[in-house]
Amino acid sequence: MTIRYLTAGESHGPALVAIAEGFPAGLTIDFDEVNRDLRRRQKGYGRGGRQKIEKDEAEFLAGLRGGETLGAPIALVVWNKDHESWKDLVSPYARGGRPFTQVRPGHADLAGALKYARTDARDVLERASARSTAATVALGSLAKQLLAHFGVRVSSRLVAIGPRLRHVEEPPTDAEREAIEASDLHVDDEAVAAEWRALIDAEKARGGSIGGAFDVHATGLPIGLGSHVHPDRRLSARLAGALCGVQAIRAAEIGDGTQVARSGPEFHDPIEYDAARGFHRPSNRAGGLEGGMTDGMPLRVRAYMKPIPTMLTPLPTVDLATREATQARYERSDVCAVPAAAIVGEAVVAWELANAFLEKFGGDAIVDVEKAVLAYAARIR
Ligand code: EPS
Repeated sequence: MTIRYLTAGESHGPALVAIAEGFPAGLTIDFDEVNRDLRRRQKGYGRGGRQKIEKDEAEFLAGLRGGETLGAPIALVVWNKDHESWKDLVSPYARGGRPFTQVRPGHADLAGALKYARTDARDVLERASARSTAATVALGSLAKQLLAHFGVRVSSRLVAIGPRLRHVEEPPTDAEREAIEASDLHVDDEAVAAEWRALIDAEKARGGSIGGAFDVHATGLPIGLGSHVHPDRRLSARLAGALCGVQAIRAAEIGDGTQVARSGPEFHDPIEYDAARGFHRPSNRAGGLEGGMTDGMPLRVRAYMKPIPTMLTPLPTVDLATREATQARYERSDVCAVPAAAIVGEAVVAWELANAFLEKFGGDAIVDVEKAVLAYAARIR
């Protein structure tokens, strides 16, 4: 691995922290852009009350000087404003509150408490919470900025709330991106957004929650990121792993991955060449990945998010302390967080792409990477 990261932080603890290591020296970081991505993650129809409390911003502590990377580990912190109300309950220095024992089906509560010998599932759920994805998004924003320096753009769009999927193959155009960013459901079609809002409202009214799916696209990728030579080098596997590593993501799909039970001539993308575009395809069912490598077409990956397991109408469960049947405990939560998950999806995809990019072209300084990129482009033409 050429870049790596660690995050730490509990949902209601003092802060989320992240360290990123391996970025080449000499990349200018736009701090406002990082904070814009953090704000994008906080949006979305169906969010609960927490996002009215938080105003996520990344405070950089190390690894940059005057906005430029130094090649040293980058450290950042995102403070939890809500910690003020929780500081006697969740902190390295204090633990309080009624133990959380009515473990929620669908959550990490039960397995985590048993595995880590915890009698209070709060010791698990605070870290399992999707709050930590604020740190993920800040890191992903750094990766996106590295990719953007080389003409790679990463974007996302929701394709489902509820079971009905929209199929849109092309990455969003600039106009569509604008509409997506303006939408509270991260989609470029207001009629579709209205339908989805109604589904979320209905779930809210009955004390439920609802899942969905989103696509992540990347354009401007060179041919040959990732590798066919070993399973753990396949970019397809690394992207699927990264997406399924995000809280509540239950499936990842590469291109038309769930529609492969067809005949070959209908499925594969023919290869064409001309001097202006180089090698390219008239179709992109592969979603920009073949043999575990980018094929030069836009990347298209999809992630499926389950409904949030914290619900006003609770499911039957067993109390961790008494082993007696009870109802799952409810705490403030979101009814739907798929729009936020799409921004997290962009972040983890960008991170894997940046990693693969630096594996192929990496150097200690951005100028070395630039030279390697140009030399490769000239060789494969
Ligand atoms: C979450 C529960 C809610 C969400 C949270 C994820 O938090 P709270 O219990 O404080 O209301 O708001 O997501 C975030 C805080 C966030 O920033 O995304 C959970 O249980 O996973």
